Amino acid sequence: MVLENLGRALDNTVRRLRGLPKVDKDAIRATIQDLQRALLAADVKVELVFDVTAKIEKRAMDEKLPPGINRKEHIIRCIHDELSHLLGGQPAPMRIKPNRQNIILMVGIQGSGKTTTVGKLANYYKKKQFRVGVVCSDTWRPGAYDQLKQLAESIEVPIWGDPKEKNAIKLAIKGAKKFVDEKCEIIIVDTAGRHKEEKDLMKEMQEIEQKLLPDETILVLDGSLGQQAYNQAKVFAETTKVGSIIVTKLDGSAKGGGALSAVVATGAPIRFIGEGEKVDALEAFDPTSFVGNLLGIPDIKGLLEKIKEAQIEPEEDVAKRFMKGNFTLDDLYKQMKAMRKMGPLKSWLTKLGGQNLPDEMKDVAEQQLDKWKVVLDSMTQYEKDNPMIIKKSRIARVARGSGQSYTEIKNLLKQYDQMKKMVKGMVRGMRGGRKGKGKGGMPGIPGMPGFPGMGPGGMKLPPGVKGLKKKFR
Ligand SMILES: Nc1nc2c(ncn2[C@@H]2O[C@H](COP(=O)(O)OP(=O)(O)O)[C@@H](O)[C@H]2O)c(=O)[nH]1
Ligand SMILES: [Mg+2]
Repeated sequence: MVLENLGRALDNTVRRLRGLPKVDKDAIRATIQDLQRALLAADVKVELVFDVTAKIEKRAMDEKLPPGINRKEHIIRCIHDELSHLLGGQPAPMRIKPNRQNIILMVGIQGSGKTTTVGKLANYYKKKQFRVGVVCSDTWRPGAYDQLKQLAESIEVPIWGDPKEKNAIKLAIKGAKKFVDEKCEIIIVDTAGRHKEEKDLMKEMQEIEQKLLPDETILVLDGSLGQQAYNQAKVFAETTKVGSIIVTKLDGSAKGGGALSAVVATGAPIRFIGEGEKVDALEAFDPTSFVGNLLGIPDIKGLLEKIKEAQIEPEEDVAKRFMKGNFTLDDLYKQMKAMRKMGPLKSWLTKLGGQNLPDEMKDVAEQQLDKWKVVLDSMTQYEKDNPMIIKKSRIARVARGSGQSYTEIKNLLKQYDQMKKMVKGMVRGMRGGRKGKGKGGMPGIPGMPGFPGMGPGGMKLPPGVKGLKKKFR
């Protein structure tokens, strides 16, 4: 397991917290101390430990609980947030572009796990259906070529090298060129990373980089270095154009937490982690799920989602405008999105009285919600607030800006118009037909305004809505 000790300690912290009869100041304090011990034992730098735990403590004590979320869940969320942030927050985006040639240069000192990681990366991309080739430019280690050859053959990836050639730069360029000619999409160049002096190694890396012009330089760092990884990451980042980092040996190391947080502190993104010697022991690094696993909550995304939803507060103004049928394009988009979250939009539209809408229009609403977003982004605020002014030339402009056809924009506007009429009609019908019969609203639809007269369970259409059918045809 990756970061086994840290994972066990964090898992215990969370368990202890969950088992407490009540969460008071002392309980929070004890949780914070648990966390500090766990992080220090994983070699995370003292200052970082105190900084991160102080933030967790403050949030745990001070922040208001979102509705439906208990104090324990809130604290776990704070721990997760801050630890993920410590490890970089968002996952680093993939830089590999399909349908073109990507040259990756692997750098790092000898023994950090470069050659092993070349094999792992080649395997990873091959499984994603890329054409991959690997190049050996290690002129130092006896048997370097054979090591990579064995690895490459085991995953059936072509390798190029020349054990007799002693010029690493020549090797790198020749190999990359060969695979470019063979139309490989991903070409991974392994290097030696060995010199008597760090200065010489850096000079060689710089020279290879300048001549090879890789699309990405990846630094491979040994996770068992702990917080010492900071210095290595920094030296490489200063001399080469390190685009991302792979931290290896996180399976066996007690200091991996220190290495990961130290690397993040240099500002370089961690894209993968190595967690074993085998060719498939490589994992794309996503701080959210990584920390979730460490905390013993593999489904952390579920908890975060629940909290996020609880925090969405209904926008009263929107609801009021919607009720009057005076909604803007933005309002409609938001409402439809909120409805879609609860299930297929089509069935909601039907329940909301939309059985009077032609089926194809409901389908359109369902499918085109994402299109709405793009189209709305191409409109000015004034246009969104006053859609009736969007006529020919504006439609043409919005169509160009959003990459949609003129007709599509027109259809979307028509749909908005029809929705507006429908809601107005419904409200008018309800006012006339069921005056004063409760203002229950629609239960369970976040962001959806309550329609007076429709009490809980009262999904029936009020009189007055019938007969609208004709208008929409
Ligand atoms: N446990 C473990 N060992 C690894 C990992 N990555 C590499 N190694 C081992 O580290 C040693 C050095 O690896 P190598 O790829 O030759 O490093 P290089 O000198 O940078 O090319 C080898 O014994 C590898 O099996 C890893 O993620 N976990
Ligand atoms: Mg090597």
